[in-house]
Amino acid sequence: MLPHTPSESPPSNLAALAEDHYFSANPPPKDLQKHVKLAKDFIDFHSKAGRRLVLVTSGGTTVPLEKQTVRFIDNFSAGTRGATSAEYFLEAGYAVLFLHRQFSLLPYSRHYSHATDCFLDFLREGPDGSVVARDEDAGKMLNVLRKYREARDKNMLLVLPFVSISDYLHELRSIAQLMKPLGPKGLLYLAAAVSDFFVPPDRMSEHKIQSTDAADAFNKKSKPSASEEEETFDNFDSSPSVPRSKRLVVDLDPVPKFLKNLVEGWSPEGMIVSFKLETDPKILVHKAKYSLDRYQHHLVIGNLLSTRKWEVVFVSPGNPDKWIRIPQGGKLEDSKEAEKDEPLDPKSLPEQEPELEIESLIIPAVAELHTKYIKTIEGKKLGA
Ligand code: 9Z3
Repeated sequence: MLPHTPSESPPSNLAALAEDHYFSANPPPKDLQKHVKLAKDFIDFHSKAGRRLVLVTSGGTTVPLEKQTVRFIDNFSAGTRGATSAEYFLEAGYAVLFLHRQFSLLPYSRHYSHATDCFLDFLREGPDGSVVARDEDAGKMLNVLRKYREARDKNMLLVLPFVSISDYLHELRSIAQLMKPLGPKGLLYLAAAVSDFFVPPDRMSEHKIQSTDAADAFNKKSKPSASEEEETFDNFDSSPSVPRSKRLVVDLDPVPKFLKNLVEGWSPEGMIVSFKLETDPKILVHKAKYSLDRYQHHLVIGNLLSTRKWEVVFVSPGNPDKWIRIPQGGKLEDSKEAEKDEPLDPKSLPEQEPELEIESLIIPAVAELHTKYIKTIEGKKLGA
């Protein structure tokens, strides 16, 4: 691999301006300082031990429509990719900082929070009124419990939540900056599904957006104070053809692209892996390459919504594109399909989910690229 090496230059002026503007206009999450303290202690602990540490981001970010949020737009992601990847990173010896959407899947507990079964389905009443695992589940549960306990007891796993896109970006920036002491041993594995559009705070309603004019009569009766008048929510369409009270037109701005700032400023030495999610197979590899070219980071893992549990494609500088696929009971391995250089036809895949988790193939491949990256960076330092 010929990795993009850390750049000495600060992010371009425009990117720095966009960063300043975004982070001053969008308030940080209320627990940011508490999270920063936890993250700093965790990172310093592993940095001193000379251990590799990965920041895994997971789950979807929300876009609030109101400051006191009742409605929001969400991004697709259950958190399976992130939570599963975190387990395989732990198995590979990495310390894992797991930045995830609140209430999305978590490493280890994900095995017991399916859409159809809840954790209570795995339990039964034992002798003397105790609670025990059902016999058929006990073996696997003990195995999962031991791994979870080990990760926790050895301080190998730190779990921090986010909800909105601005929470996520504030957390990501702070944590990435804290990772500097790790040098190339820091890995950022960005699997969270990040909103591309948002409502800027100056156009966001303070209160719940009303769907009828019932509150108008009340508001007219009580003359609003100057500050209330300022807060009155106004949509961008000044002469709607359908009465405004009956429809909601949402006008979203693009979220500034901060990957460049991450690569050049927040985490200049860490290896950065991003995911590219598409639904159209024709554009996946092109979009992954475009992202790599634009942000100059180290690896883009492309995946399609419909086949993401069966195949992904690694796009990295100086390497041929590499498809990683789940073998389908020998059939795929034997056929030419396994070697195909383009996305599989989703119709050719079995309906049920694969037994093997594709993250068990993705993480060793990422760790191998990370090893090469560390050697390149450390070699350069020695040579300098
Ligand atoms: C992914 O592509 C993830 O693999 C999935 C995982 C969200 C598909 P699940 O959690 O799904 O297992 O249900 N994540 C990245 C999505 C994303 O927002 N990428 C941005 C983009 O595509 C780049 S940072 O533009």
